Amino acid sequence: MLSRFLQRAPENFLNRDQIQEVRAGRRGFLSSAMAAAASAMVAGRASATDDPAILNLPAHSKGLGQPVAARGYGSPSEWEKNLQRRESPGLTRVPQSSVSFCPLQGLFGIITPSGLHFERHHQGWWDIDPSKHRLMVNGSDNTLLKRAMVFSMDELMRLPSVSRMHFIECGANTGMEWGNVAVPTVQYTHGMLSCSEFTGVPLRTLLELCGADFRRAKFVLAEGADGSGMTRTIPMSMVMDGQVLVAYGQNGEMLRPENGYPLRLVVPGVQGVSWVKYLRRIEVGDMPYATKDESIHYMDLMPNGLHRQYTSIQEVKSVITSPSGGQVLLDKGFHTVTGLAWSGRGKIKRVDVSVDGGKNWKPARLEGPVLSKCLTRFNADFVWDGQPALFQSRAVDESGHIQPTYGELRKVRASRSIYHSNAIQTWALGENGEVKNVQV
Ligand SMILES: Nc1nc2c(c(=O)[nH]1)N[C@H]1C(S)=C(S)[C@@H](COP(=O)(O)O)O[C@H]1N2
Ligand SMILES: [Mo]
Repeated sequence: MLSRFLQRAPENFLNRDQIQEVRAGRRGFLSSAMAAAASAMVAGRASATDDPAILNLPAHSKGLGQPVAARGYGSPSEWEKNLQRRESPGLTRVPQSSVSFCPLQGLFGIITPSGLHFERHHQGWWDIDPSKHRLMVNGSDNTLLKRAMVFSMDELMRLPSVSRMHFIECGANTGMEWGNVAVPTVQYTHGMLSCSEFTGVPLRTLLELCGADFRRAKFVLAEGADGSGMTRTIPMSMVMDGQVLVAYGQNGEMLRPENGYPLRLVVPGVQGVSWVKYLRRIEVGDMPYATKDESIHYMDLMPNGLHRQYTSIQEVKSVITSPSGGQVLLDKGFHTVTGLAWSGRGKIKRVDVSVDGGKNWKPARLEGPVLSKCLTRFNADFVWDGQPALFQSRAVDESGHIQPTYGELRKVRASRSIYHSNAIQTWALGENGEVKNVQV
C-alpha cells in the first residue's frame, strides 16, 4: 500500500533509505502484532490487564483535550503540514510574478480547500478593503449602454446570487512538458488547477441593470485593480447564458485575498487568465480588445509559425493524481488508481485508464457528482504483481472530444507552445515501487 502520509513529504520525495525504513517498519509492525496474538493464544488467556497496550494508554485517551474555540478559525492537523502549495524553483524571477502549484496528489474528491487553491499573480496579491472597493460598468461608447454604474460590495451583495462549482485551470498548466518531461510530480505538471464553489451575481444581471444594448454589444472587457493591468476580452455569448459570474464567494466564505478578494470574474470552462481578480471594471464593447495579455501572452505557437490568438476553452483533460510522480507503492497487491478529469465544454462523459501505456484501456468509475465545467473524480482498481507499469488516463467529454496523446497533440500544435496542452499524462511504475513522470 502507498502511505497517504508519506506521499505528502516535502517535494513528495523519500530517499531510498527512508523507503527501506518504511517498508521494514511496516513488516516489523505486522510481525510483532502477529507474535503478540500468538503468545496470547499460547498462554490460553488474553485478559485486558495483560495487554501492555492498554496499560500504556496514549495521553489523548486519558486526559482533557483542547478547549472549544481554541482556534477561532480552524486549521489542518499538525500531521498534514507537508501538504502545501509550492513554487517551482527557478520558474520565475520574482515571487510576485509567479505561480504556486496545488498539491493535487494529496487531495480527495473534487473541491480544493481554499488555502490550497493554486495562485497565479502577475504582480503580487493584495488584501483589498472591501468597503472601499468599487466595480464600474461602462460602455466603450455611450450608445452601447444606457447608464454606466458604479457598485459597492454591499450593493452587489444585495442582488440575487447563484452558487456554482467550477474548475479553474491556468492556460499554462502542463506547459513545461510540451518538449519533453520537465518536472517530477503531479503538483508541478498539473497543479495550476483548482475547483471551488463560487458565489456571485451573473454578469448578465449587471449589464441588464445598466441597460446594455445586447444586439450591438459583442464583447466585454474585464479589468483588475492590481498593478498587473490585467485586462481580458470575454465574448458576450458567454455572458448571455448566465454562466459568467461576478463572484465574491468561494467555498462558502468570501474569496481568499490570493484569489481576488473581494471580487473576481468567474468564466466557466475558460482559461484562468480570463478570471480577472480584484475586478474593478467591466466595459461593454463591439469588438475584441487585443490587450497585452491576449496579444503577446496566452497565444499558441502553431506548426506553421503563426500564432493562434484568443484560445480560451480549456479542452478535455485528465490526470491520475495517485499513484503519481514521486510516490512509492510500498507493497504488491491491490491499489486504487485515482485522478481528476475536466472539460471546458461541459460534463465528463467517460474516463478510461490504462496500466500498459495506452495499449489496453478499461473504463474508470466516475465518482459523483459529475457537473459541467467542474472537476470529476475517477478511480479504478489495480493489482500490482511487482512488474513495471505505465499508468495513463484518457477523458472524453459530453461534446465528444477525446483527450489526445502527446504524439497526436504535437501533430497539430507542434512542440514549442506553452499554453493549452491537454495531452495524456504517463506515470511509470518501476519494480522498486517508485513512480516517475515519463512520456511514451
Ligand atoms: N487581477 C488579476 N487577475 C488575474 C491574474 C492577475 O495576476 N491579476 N492572474 C490571472 C491568471 S494568469 C490566472 S491563471 C488566474 C489564477 O487565479 P488564482 O490565483 O485564483 O488561482 O487568475 C487570473 N486573474
Ligand atoms: Mo494563468
